[in-house]
Amino acid sequence: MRQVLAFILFLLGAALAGGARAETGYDLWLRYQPVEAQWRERYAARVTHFTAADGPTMLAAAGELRRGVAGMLGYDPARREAVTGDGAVVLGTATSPLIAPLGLPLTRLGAEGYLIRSAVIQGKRVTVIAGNEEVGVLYGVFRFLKLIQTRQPLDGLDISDAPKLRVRVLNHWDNLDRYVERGYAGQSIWDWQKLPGHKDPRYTDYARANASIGINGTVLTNVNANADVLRPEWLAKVKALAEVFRPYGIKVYLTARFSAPIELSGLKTADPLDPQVAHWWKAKVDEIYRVIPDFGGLLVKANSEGQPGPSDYKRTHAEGANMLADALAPHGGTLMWRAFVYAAENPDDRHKQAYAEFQPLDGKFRDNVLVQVKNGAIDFQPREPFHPLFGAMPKTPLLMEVQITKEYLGFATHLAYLGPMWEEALQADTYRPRKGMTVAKVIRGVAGVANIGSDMNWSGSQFDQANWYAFGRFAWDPEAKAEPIAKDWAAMTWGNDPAVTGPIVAMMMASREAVVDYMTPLGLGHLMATGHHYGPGPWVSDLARPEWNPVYYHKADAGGIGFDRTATGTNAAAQYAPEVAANFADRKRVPERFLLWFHHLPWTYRARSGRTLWDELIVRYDRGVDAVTGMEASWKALEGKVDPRRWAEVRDFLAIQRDEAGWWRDASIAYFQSVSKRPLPAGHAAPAHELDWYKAIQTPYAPGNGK
Ligand code: BDP
Repeated sequence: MRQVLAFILFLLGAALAGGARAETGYDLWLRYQPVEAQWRERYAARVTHFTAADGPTMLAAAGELRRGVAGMLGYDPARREAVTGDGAVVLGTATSPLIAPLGLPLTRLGAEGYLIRSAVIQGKRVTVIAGNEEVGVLYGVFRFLKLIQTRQPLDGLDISDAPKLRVRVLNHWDNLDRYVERGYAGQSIWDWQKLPGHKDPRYTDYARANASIGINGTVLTNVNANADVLRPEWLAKVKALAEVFRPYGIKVYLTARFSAPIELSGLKTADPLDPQVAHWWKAKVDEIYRVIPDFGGLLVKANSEGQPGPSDYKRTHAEGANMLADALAPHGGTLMWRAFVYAAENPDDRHKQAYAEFQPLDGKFRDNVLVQVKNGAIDFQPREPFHPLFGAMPKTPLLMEVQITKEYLGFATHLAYLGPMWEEALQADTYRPRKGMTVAKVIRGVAGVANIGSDMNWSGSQFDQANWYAFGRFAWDPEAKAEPIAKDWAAMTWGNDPAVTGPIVAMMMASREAVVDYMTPLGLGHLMATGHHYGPGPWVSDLARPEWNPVYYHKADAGGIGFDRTATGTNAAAQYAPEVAANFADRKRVPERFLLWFHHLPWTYRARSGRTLWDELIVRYDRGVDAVTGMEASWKALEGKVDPRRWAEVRDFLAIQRDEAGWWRDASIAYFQSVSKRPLPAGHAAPAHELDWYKAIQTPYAPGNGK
């Protein structure tokens, strides 16, 4: 009775607190809101107390368990030395005294896996959360809490899970002055100026969030790197962050500017084959490891978009990477080397350049080098076919790099759940060396360009949190599916009411396709305005490098539209395995979503709908705009069903998205019509303004521009 009373008081308190403290989104998917009364007793009976050893990661795991239970069930589950009754949660590793005798099948779970099992210890009914290493226990605790968050039973549990990929890292494109390149969520969360003296508690919450989805590394700095971060006073700041992240199983990495020996120590050269240069890096890496013994390693963007690199000295990417890899190897460090290269001097199709440069280097990299390849060959477009390097470098471990921040998908305000995009890339069949070898099967890890910043809601919008969440889930299991991930996220972030999660998941699942439709339908790409990439710019043709201009990508003229990447064009399709190439190069077989990516076709070409290509394009633009209007209506219907502050923020953002989708649609149609000279199909409205009106729009202060 007393327990029931306490719970009623707890609910009352929670309701009052909820009213007074509107939710901001800061709590992410770890909100730990009180469960409904019918669940509470059932759960409480399974979490009466817990046992755990000391140790930083165990304390983090135990701390999370207490936090979750306090929030959701309303009490603090006491830590005890022993199992003193039913309902104990036993946290520990394979060698823990309470767990070892159970003989659990832990070995196959590796260093980071976990097992959650209902068991009987000393005659008491308990739940065991075990891993080979403490970090597995931490991951297991998050999974256990998720069972409560998503209202699953805690009886008869037998769950085991382990990450399929070893490297699961975020890439922060954060500058030392806290400016975030392509960041739409405020400043960098790394408050360098106050480090190492002050460690913002937010760093711990960042680590908790990442650990909850299994992210195990973070590259703190921009790939367009600043060598200063390698100076001793900066390494002291990095060390402070590493200390916060360590208990959560997260290693820190830094980006290395290839010319650092020149910039920091006045060396005459950064030639990777110069012994002095190699010595400099070895000493620098040794210094880093003295400060941060479990430092993860370095990430390098070399000879790409003006960054220095080995080609400056006529050396290959392998020679550059190996020199750094050799410095890291004695410490167990990893060198991540990006394959995102294309050169101003090279007139060939940009789509082909990374493959042309890297594929011949297969087998030439040291064992501790990971080559980091973007999901597509151009650049994080709303839709791209998978990168032809996947499967083409069997002797080189590859990471897939995706962009969580939405540089090309509407910044923070457009609701675009990227899960379906990543699933599409990961499930693409490389046919290398044989059918069934999907991208998911050939990669060793995943890197995600973070969308995290100093905004209260972390990601710039409530729904962009879902992309951070989904990134972690796909990194853990690249065979995962976007929809169940969306369901989990929606339940944890917005509550378990199916009347809420149903419409939210439906919105999410259709959202990325909507962006494709109103920005770059039918395989178009890279049509964004110059520099900041905010808004449409399909007419842009005056930039210094041909492949920076949208006209390079759509090639629209009076006769037709699209980029011929077949044998009659650049033949980029031939970089894929023959089966894939044959498919892409055949206009009848290519998936229509990639039609104009690989083919230049007349405006009168018949789309699969039977419409002309021109009409089909217009239909797609309108379909995209209509989808956003539909999302707005779905969201309006949720008023009062979710907390008001977050609801209002999403409502406002959807209105912005509706306007901007219309802008994209109108500007694109106005431009392409000026080229095609064709009438709009019946029932489709003319753009609101003349083409020149759209061309005149300037947004020089749009956020996140590279600098
Ligand atoms: C592009 C971004 C640019 C990055 C570059 C990269 O526009 O800011 O520096 O990618 O990945 O998408 O290096």
